[in-house]
Amino acid sequence: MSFTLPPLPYAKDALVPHMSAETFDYHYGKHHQAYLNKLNELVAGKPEEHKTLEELVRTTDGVLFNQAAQVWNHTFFWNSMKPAGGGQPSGNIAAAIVRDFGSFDKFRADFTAAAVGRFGSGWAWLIEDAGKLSITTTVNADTPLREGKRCILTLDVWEHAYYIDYRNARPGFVNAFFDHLVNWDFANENLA
Ligand code: MN3
Repeated sequence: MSFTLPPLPYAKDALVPHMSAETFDYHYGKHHQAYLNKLNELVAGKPEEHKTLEELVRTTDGVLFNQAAQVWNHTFFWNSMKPAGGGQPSGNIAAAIVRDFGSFDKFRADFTAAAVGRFGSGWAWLIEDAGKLSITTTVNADTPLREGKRCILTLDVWEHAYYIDYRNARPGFVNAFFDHLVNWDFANENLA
């Protein structure tokens, strides 16, 4: 038994021009696949082979945690975007954002500051804990799932996420995420 990489939820050119097919060739086809391959190497023939990916993220440390978490984080990230996404949220997530941040504009500004300010490699997250939304960032492979937080959306801010399309301009990447990519339907599913 081994873990498998879920297919992308859209074609690799579906987010052009905001995220290129070349980015997916590398980010999904090379980086995500490499985390998956390494994970399978590490668990082969061991009890961990029979655990779920979520169990591994919650209960392991070190190199095994890094691979398991990066496999989970990236699948969550692909689903946090969709073709013709972005813009204003709707449904329950829209109301919850206003409730907990005051306005969508304040939320977007705070999330952008967190994502741009995450030094080095990591992730920016919208999470829910005890009925309240908040923004957090994690370093390298770390993930709020490990602490049992409910993940609502994520943005990968490792350089490999944006260097092909945005070079060093992480703020431009974050703006494209909000203007064209973010999948509010997925946020609403995760909040439910
Ligand atoms: Mn990545």
